[in-house]
Amino acid sequence: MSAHHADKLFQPYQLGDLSLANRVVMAPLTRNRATPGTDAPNDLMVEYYRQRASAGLIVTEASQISQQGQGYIHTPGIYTNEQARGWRRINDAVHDAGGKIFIQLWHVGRISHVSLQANGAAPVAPSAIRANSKTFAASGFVDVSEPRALELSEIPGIVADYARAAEWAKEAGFDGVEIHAANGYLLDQFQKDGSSHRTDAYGGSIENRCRLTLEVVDAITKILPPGRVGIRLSPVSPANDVSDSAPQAVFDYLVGQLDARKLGYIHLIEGATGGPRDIAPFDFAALRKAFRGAYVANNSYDRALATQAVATGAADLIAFGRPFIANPDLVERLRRDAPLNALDVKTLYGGGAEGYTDYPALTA
Ligand code: 8OZ
Repeated sequence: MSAHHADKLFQPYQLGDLSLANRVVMAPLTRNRATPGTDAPNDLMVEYYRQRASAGLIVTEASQISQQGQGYIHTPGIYTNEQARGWRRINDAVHDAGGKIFIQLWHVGRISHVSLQANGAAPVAPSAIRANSKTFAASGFVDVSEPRALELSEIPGIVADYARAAEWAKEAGFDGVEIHAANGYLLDQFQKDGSSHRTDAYGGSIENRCRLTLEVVDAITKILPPGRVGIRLSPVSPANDVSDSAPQAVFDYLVGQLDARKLGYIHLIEGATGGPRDIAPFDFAALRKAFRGAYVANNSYDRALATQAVATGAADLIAFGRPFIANPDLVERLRRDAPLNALDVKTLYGGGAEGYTDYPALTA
């Protein structure tokens, strides 16, 4: 690949009315370092995001919209004043460094544990089907708890929690929000027929299974301009024990609806989350073609694959996850084709500065 060919990845990109310095996105990454007790962002998190502000766009780690939406210990929230104040400090630091930042809004649904829920309640889901998955709680890695099916009457409250979180995000100074509708969490549980056996207006047909996601989109785009809203999808990922009998039809329909709503971007995990890109046949290019906003591609991209995807127009932006953990200056390293730091998997989830803010940048 010629140097000229690689250039486009490092050129500015106009995401609606937002000017990104380059086409490299920091993917959302769960790190479990929020302040115990409040789940508010803290000084250590300010430093971590500040170090990575040369990304064209940062998408924050998934952040719960309510206590009910939490599934892992020490993940940050975006539903209290104290949490919003913490995020404001991160946003100021990223903006001072010339970066742009969206917060990823998260409800885990059934991927939770009673110890993380108010009064030890059962987590909620479209249907009372326990996932074959684990989470980490105060006691370490544990099986997720048996969920209870949401009552039809509870669904407006969940949509309202997303809307309130978007209000907090606006108040905290984010450039936009990304709706987490991937990886087997609440919205993905509704979208896919392996985890939704509902027979009401939120289950059964593809339209019904996509209804909650689209109601969340509609509620959030009353608070933020649609161009400042993105969504993350993982049509064929088995992450957190979800599956669908006809994912192409589900996601063709959903992306058509998102296009009609003029969302800023769709963010696709191509293949199995953090795993093989070719786990199942799926036409991601069809989604790209059906959507007039930006297409953000993710999953095991390296420099060559990213360069090619942007140069050919297969994607507008490329989101890098694991490489951004270990390389705060990933954009500069890719630009120079410099070696990357190795990832320390022992310090991914929880802990302090080690394996978080101590990965070195290039020195010259
Ligand atoms: C790894 C560990 C915990 C959560 C996702 C938010 O997969 C996550 C997550 C990843 O989207």
